[in-house]
Amino acid sequence: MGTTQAFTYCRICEPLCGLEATVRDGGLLQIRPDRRHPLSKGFACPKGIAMTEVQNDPDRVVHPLRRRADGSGFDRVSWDEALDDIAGRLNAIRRRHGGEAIGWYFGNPATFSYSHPLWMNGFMAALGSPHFYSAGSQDTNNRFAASALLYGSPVLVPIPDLKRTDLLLMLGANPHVSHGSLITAPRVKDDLAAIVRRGGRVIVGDPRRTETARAYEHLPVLPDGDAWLLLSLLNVLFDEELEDRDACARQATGVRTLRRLAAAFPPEETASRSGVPAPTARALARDLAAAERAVVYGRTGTCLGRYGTLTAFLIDAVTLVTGNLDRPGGGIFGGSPIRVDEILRLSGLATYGRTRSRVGGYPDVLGTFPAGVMAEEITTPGPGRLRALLVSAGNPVSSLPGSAAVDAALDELDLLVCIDLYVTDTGRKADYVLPATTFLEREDFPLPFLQNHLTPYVTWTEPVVPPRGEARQEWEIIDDLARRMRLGIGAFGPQRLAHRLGVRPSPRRMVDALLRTGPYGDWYGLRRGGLSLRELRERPHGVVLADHHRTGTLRRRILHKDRRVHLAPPEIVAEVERLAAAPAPPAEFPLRLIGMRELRSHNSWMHNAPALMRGKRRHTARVNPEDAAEHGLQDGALCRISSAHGSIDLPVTVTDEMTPGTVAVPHGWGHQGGGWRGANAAGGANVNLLASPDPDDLEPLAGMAHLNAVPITLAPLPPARH
Ligand SMILES: Nc1nc2c(c(=O)[nH]1)N[C@H]1C(S)=C(S)[C@@H](COP(=O)(O)OP(=O)(O)OC[C@H]3O[C@@H](n4cnc5c(=O)[nH]c(N)nc54)[C@H](O)[C@@H]3O)O[C@H]1N2
Ligand SMILES: Nc1nc2c(c(=O)[nH]1)N[C@H]1C(S)=C(S)[C@@H](COP(=O)(O)OP(=O)(O)OC[C@H]3O[C@@H](n4cnc5c(=O)[nH]c(N)nc54)[C@H](O)[C@@H]3O)O[C@H]1N2
Ligand code: SF4
Ligand SMILES: [Mo]
Repeated sequence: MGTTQAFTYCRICEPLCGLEATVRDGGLLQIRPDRRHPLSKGFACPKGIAMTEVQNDPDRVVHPLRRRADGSGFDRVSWDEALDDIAGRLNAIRRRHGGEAIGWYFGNPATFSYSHPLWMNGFMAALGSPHFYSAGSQDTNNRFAASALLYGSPVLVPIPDLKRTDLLLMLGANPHVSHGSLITAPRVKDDLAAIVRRGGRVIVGDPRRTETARAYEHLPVLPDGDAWLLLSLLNVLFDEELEDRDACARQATGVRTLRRLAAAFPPEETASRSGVPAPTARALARDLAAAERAVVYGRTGTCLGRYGTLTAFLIDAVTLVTGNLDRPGGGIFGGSPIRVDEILRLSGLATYGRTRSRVGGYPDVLGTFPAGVMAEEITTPGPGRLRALLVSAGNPVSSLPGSAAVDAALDELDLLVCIDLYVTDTGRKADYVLPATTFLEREDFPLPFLQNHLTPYVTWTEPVVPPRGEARQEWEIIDDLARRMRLGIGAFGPQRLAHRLGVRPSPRRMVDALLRTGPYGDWYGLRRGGLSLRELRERPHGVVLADHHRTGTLRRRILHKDRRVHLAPPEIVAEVERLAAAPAPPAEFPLRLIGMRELRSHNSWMHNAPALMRGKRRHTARVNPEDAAEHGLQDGALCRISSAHGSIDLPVTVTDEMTPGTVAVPHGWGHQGGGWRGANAAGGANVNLLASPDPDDLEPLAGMAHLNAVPITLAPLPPARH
């Protein structure tokens, strides 16, 4: 067979960098950045390169596994044995308790596949089960909830127009490490640098002087301080009559109420909560108003506190009130070759608050409930109890708040099935672990990211290597399982139609049809040079569709009947009142825990790749020198971190990059018991043992997990104990 080169794109994180794979005899030899990719232009990070080691990992699960009755490990079984037994057990549960006793949790990598979510949604709709959970409530559901309130559509999310802005206020994001999120811009570092090069400014609001903050202007914000800061900015904008009256009148309703709410938050009053001195906040508001083109952007640091939906809402409110929404250089709404927001709406998937969770009564976001209620949904008796759970591309034991409760609840299930690359911290509890293909082993299309591309772009990839062992794509597993259960999958129009016609619909065929009939489509030959799958297959580096997104499209896409942005919905008014009444944090936990990401980790799942673990990497807690001294801690010393919910032991890194009073710990470490030997040996601790397992502690509007600004305290530990 010899050696061949194949082009594809990375599906670990959102830039979707172009990759070039070297393949020999059906096996992957090497991954390099694709120099001819028009957007990433030869950039790929260490994780993308290290995907070779995940692909070829001897610890990878490549055959279906069944847990031994005595729990002592797993045995290899055939797909037929596994799927027949799972289908039989699921059907028995359905017969006794109904489809609503069966749930699904999907993790972050699921959204990087176009086919996996489509089939999973179909499966869950066919079951009629509300027990649908995802990583979203630990990530970005607040952003969707805010958009539902602002625009009437959860999937209309503005992206910061980095290529044309003069002033970027970035809150709770660290793109120098994360490479950008809710924006797809593979050279985001260059895009940020270019803002300053053309005379603009980048201001990074973060409790930690991060890699990004160091490169630009750092604004030390206190954990959970963003809503206070944003309200103070609105206060100054209205109070000093700096608002863009024309934009407010043209685009919005509720301006007067918002102005009244903000009146109670002058910067002098908010400084102690936001950490931003009043003169700084006043100057910032004036600069935002004066800039020709400005935008506010927020990411996970603004999502995982106690006021995530309010904060995301206020971010867009400031952008709008300064006249920068739906304008070049401001917050813009991406177009795409497939009308993603339209399709989601038509297929009934773009929901917010259509139903409420049995435990906690939280509104659904895009058909999912907060994963923070999942453990109690398993343990709470009564109708609608969750009894069987499928987990795909997720590691909830590591990623959810209150890990100990999640871990314990999984033992109560009648059936747990994990579809993954590894036996993870979650998978070790499963009755079955089913082997999924890696992204290198599947065809793909960047469906959920099309509207987030900073530069309008589209691509298609074929698999670059055949599946290892017996690994299968998720949609194939779901299709097969549904067939054995005699369940017609059909949330999605075309799927249903194809099923009725008796043909097996493939995701590939569906995408081809959507592309061809979309705004750039070839309309089956009616439009020359238009897009089709065939056309994309001939262009392996993808297609740039335009230099910039069109602006001025918002009015057409808003789903509120009045076609206006709603700046004062009652939910938000209530949240502002809740914020104003926020109690002081408990004195026995004087410090605030925040998260952080590392260049050579990806959530919980890349610690088994040797290339990423070189240099004796350790999991540590970053502590400011003042706090370290006060708690009797020295650099490198072991300390116990305690919250009201648990404690973990970690070595301390003393660094003045932390704002006094805040401690940063990355998530996704402290592996145990799964099949990934290197990850287990890497040590560290599961930081989510410190977060609250209580469903009542979730953020009310989107059920966001409270993973940042967790009240903690530190105490030294004698090294001899470990
Ligand atoms: N404290 C704290 N906790 C956090 C966060 C934080 O900032 N702080 N961040 C949160 C965020 S933003 C996220 S997104 C979540 C992530 O939460 P999860 O998605 O639950 O966890 P991951 O660690 O991403 O686990 C992904 C799993 O998918 C598997 N996998 C990888 N590729 C594939 C594939 O193609 N198919 C299949 N079937 N499996 C695959 C991996 O082996 C791994 O087991 O964590 C959240 N948790
Ligand atoms: N290398 C690497 N890249 C990744 C990932 C990874 O694990 N590793 N994960 C991917 C995933 S799933 C996601 S969702 C994205 C996330 O992308 P980002 O959100 O850009 O990534 P983070 O590094 O978590 O940045 C969050 C920042 O918020 C700060 N912060 C914490 N609390 C607060 C607060 O209350 N207010 C403010 N203003 N800031 C606060 C933290 O100090 C941190 O610097 O990254 C993706 N990219
Ligand atoms: S930044 Fe790294 S992990 Fe993310 S898409 Fe690019 S190469 Fe992949
Ligand atoms: Mo995420």
